Amino acid sequence: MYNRILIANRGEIALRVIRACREMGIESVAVFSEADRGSTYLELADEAYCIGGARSNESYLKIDRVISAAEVGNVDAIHPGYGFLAENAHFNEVCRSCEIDFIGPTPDAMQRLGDKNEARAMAREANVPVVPGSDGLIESEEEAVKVAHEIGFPVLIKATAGGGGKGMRVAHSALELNTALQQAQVEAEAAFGNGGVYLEKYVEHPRHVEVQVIADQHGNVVHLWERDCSTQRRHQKLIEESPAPNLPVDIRNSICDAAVRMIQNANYHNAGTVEFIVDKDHNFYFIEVNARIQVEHPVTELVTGIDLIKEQIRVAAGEKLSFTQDDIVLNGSAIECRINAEDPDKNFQPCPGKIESLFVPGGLGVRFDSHVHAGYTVPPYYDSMIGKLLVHKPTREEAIDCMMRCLDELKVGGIKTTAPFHKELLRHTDFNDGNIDTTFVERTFLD
Ligand code: MV4
Repeated sequence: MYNRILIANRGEIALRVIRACREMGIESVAVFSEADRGSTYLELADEAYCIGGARSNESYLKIDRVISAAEVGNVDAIHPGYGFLAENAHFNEVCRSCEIDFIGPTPDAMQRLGDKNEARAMAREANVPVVPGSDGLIESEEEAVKVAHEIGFPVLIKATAGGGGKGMRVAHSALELNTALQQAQVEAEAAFGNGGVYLEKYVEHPRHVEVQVIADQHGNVVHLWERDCSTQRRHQKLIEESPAPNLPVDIRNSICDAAVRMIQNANYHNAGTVEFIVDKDHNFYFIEVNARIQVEHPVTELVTGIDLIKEQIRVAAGEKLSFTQDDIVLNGSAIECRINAEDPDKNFQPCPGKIESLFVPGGLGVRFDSHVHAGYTVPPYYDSMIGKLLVHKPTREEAIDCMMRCLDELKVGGIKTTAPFHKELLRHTDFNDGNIDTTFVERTFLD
């Protein structure tokens, strides 16, 4: 097992990994930017090094600075968290060439899964359903029109280097398709330095269901059931939950089995997520693999009782998974609300600033993963999430009631947060009925 791990991240996920390390008897090395200097969570690490300026491209995204801190800190491994360098295959490779373990998949698996067209081909090969669409990248307008006529409009043009909703365009007719295709290619080239695009049938009102998986380096792959992340706004997730409401048990088993096949075929070793969209008839389609630990991983921890960060560290260090598929029982219902420093009344505009006072809810089955405290100033440079409020109860109904109670108890003085908006969502009939798809928020709360 490792002696020392550097966490190449900040905020709640840095703290989450520091805590796992402490419990495992592993020393932790934190890094921070000028904007995070003096943050209390850094004191919980064994060491902390400044790696540069406030803006992420001057610190958390600077590979040479992160590697220097890892060398000075004499660590065995780097945990990338989520965001920043977590899915950067070049960084992954640099770590390994410096003989520092990257806590994640191999650079090759990461690189292949990061190419969405390639990932789609890998899914097909593993007999995992993909959305009807082009066989590979679109090489010409004629090809695009031909595929679109085969699958039927509307179609969705996706950038192969995109993901998470970046670089997507809908076309409803051949006329729209020609302009949309050119625009998509130019945009993708500018945004990602890769103009490759592919075509899929546009699935209307899909649900977003993702399967948590973990794979060790000895050929063992298991899933830890699914999360429903349909409650999102402009590709920003607001609420995640497990199990997915109203998902028939046979469909659910098929999706989870498909996720395992995908991961086996990708030769992937790490915690990870296989993302699907599910249509109103419960057809499910592979979308992409997230080759990292995700923000919402605690939802799965609550319903399975498995510490995903510890397990992720163990498999990176070469240990075998400490459980088999049959050991993973989904217990009750868990919900997470992302608490962001944003003003829901002003189009979710970020509201950085000083937290003057803070009261955190508690009670049986309540968890708040956060690095903030009274007197902490939320810097304007990074994403606006200040914490994740989670509840775990025997049923979804009880979880919703408990979350409402917790959102009432939560008091963040000095800045606006998304907590009041979460109460609106949880009060809504459609949410309570599990009538949620990826259009729920924008359809219900027009802005
Ligand atoms: C789609 C889709 C409809 N049809 N693909 C958006 C993020 C990226 N992971 C995939 N996304 C979508 N792909 C087809 N063929 C609708 C979405 C989509 C979406 C998916 C998951 C979660 C939220 C979403 C919000 C809008 C659109």
